[in-house]
Amino acid sequence: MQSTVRILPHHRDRLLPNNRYIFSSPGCENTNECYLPYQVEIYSGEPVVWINVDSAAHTVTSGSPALHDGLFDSGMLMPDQKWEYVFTDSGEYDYHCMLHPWMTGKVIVN
Ligand SMILES: [Cu+2]
Repeated sequence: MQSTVRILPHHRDRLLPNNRYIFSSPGCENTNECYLPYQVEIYSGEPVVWINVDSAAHTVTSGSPALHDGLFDSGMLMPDQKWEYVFTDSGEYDYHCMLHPWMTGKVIVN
């Protein structure tokens, strides 16, 4: 089965009366909604698809911001772009966005 994770807006935008936006970033990490769902659980051999529904670019990069383990990396995902990765080994995989290090998610492979 395929799992889908949506990459949501990485900040909370607020429209000011003069039609300008104020960006109160970060924000999504407070509710674990940068990648939704924050955590997916799959069986080995199954793909996970990330869809960037934000208006900004993001990445899906394995490891934590402090520790890049180099296992997988989507590269730059532009708005509306998708990226698929098939997990073949069981384990727990943390990932994050290289551009916005407070964006984190997790894949558990059984
Ligand atoms: Cu990002």
